[in-house]
Parts: sequence; C-alpha cells; structure tokens
Amino acid sequence: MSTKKQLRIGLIGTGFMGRTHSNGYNRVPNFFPELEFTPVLKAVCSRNAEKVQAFADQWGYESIETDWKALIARDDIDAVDICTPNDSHAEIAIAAAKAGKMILCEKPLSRNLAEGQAMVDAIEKAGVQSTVWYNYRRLPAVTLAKQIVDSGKLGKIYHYRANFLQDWTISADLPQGGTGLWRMDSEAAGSGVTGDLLAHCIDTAMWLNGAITDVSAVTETFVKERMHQLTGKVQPVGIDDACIFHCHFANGSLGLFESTRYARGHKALYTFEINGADASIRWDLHDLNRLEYFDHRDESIVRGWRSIIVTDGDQPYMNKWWVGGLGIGYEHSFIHQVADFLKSLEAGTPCSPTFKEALQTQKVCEAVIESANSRSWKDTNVDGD
Ligand code: 4PW
Repeated sequence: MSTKKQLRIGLIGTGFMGRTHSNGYNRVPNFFPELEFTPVLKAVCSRNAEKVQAFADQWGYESIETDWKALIARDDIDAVDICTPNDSHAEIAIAAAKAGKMILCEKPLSRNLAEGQAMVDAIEKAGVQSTVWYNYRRLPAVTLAKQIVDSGKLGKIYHYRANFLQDWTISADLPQGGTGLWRMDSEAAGSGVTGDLLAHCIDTAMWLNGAITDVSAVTETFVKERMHQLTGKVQPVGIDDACIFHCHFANGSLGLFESTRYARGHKALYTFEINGADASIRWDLHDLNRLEYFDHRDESIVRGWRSIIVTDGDQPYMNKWWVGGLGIGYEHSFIHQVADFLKSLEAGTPCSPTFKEALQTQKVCEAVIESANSRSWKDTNVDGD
C-alpha cells in the first residue's frame, strides 16, 4: 500500500491534449519516485459515454462522467484538468475554483483577456493552486536556455526572434468548427494562430526575456469562408490564419514573431533565437534536445556556434531519464510539468505559469489582435513593464 499523498485528478476533455496530460500523470511516478504526491486518475469527462469509457480504459481512469458539472461536484477529486476547447475554459475554471478544486488548464488560458481576468479573480478568491500547460518551458533545452539567460552570459540582449509555423489549414475544403476542428472556429478558439501558437512563443519569450511592453501586428485570414462542420453552412472565417508582430521588451530589446498555418512543409516548427552583446542562443523544436550557443568571447580560432546536446544528467530534468547521450521527446515536457506541479504542492509554492502569469501572455495576445485590427501600435499593460 503506497504511503504517498494522492492528487486525485478529474480530467475534462479527451482530445489530443487529454492524451498528453494523461500520459504525463501515468508516467511521472516511474521517473520521479521521490515525490511526496502521486497522481490518481479518478475520473475523466466528455459528452459521449461510449467514447469517454474507451478513453478511461485506455489511460487508466477509474470512472467516467458525461457532465463536467458532475465531475466538479465530486468530493473525490482534488484537481480539475481542463482540456476542452477554449470557449469552455473560463466557465469550467470558475466553477472548479468555487468548488475549491486545484486547476490545471490547457493553454491558452482563455479566448480573451476579460475571460482570463475572471479566471484569475476566481482562483485568487478561492485561494486554489493553478497552472497553465505552457509545456515547452519544460523541455530540457528550453530550461537550459533559461539558465543561460539568467546567468547573464548573453550580455545585454538586443533581439528576440520566434516562429511557430504549420501548414495543416491550407486546403480551402477544410471545414471550420466541430470535432477536431474547433481551432478553426473563432467562437470556440477566440483567435487563430495568435492564441494557439504565438501564445507559446510569447510565454517562452517573456519567461526568458521579460515583459513585452508594446506590439505592432499584422494578421491575415487567407481563406475567407469555410463550411462550418456543425451547421453545414458556408460561413465567414473569424480566425487569424497568420500573424506577424514586432515589439519592444522592457529590457530594451526588440522582438520579432511570426506564426502561420500556411507555411507549406512545416508541421510544427517552433524556433527561437536570442542575440546578446556577448553571446547568442537558438533552439528548434524539430531538434529539441539541441541548444545552439555562440560566444563572442571565445578565442577566434575556435569561435563558432556550439551545439549543446541536452542529454546529460547534470542538465535540466535529464537525471530522471536514461543515461547520458540518449534523448527524450515532446511528450516528456508534460511529464515534467506534472512533476513540477507535484513538487509545488510539496513545497507549498505556486507552479509557474500560474493563471496570473498566463494572463500576461493573454494581455500580449489581446494587444496583438487589437493592433492588427486597428493598424496601430498597442501597449500590452503586462505587469512589470
Ligand atoms: O498547443 C499547440 C497546439 O494547439 C501545440 O503545441 C502544437 O500546435 C501542436 O498542436 C497545436
């Protein structure tokens, strides 16, 4: 009989992210055995009973619910994990907070700033633990980038550059809305690539390089009308298919961000590069265990881009996995996020990014959309500008 404290999870939503989070809960005890808490998969919720039962059987949930309100009302659930489309994040999170549950919410926090603010108010009033799954922070090479930036090795930072490129929505025949396609529907998603992809880039950027103060953006919707899967009607498309923005950071550096779902040949190319007076770093999701580093202070005969393969035990998270030289993958970022959440319970500290921290990303997303719509610069009003 385990002596561990249980964190009894109620998962809402059984799509792609429901799978990544469930995998995280299942695998964390094997690789982080020292943790005081262990996740227990108490219940999973989705509207279709047959499908949710199949999901429960596959991932090891003890029970199912078909109404999220019933899941939140249960006494045997400590933490609610929200993996539903963005249009239900606020309603579920606010109800879960009122019920005194901890909340883990899939990114982006919300469709817009007003909903996000209401979520932050609700968890602060209830005094419950919260986190948002900006998972890329927890990849070892990205965490190493954070350590390098924080060490001051880059010197004064001048430039931050990031891309998140995909190509899955190019076909004009792709419907909008409905199962698996809610990201195409502005009512369900709130925005297109800005909330879905740039939100990741903004979260990482502000984590590494501090607050973004103001933005100037351009967005485009290349296919103006699509058939809506739920109504069967051809309707205007409300999401941004592509977004490019530039910005100032509070530390004086300039940022340049691009995201699109129309970059033929790219499935999920997330890259960032930071240029400082003394050194630069760059990273690429398709080569996720490598961090590249250039140091101008090196002797000229050996100066060049170093390729740091982040697979050694003394590098972030890596002492939990295999032996030096063997890499890990995208799914491990979710396992690390679960581990960090459990550690935060043990320590009685917040698990970053909390709802309040994720709201800062929401502020930038909102300013980006407003800037594109008004064709003007917008202040972000991020805390700590
Ligand atoms: O959160 C993002 C998703 O909505 C992911 O990180 C990548 O892009 C994979 O799917 C989408």
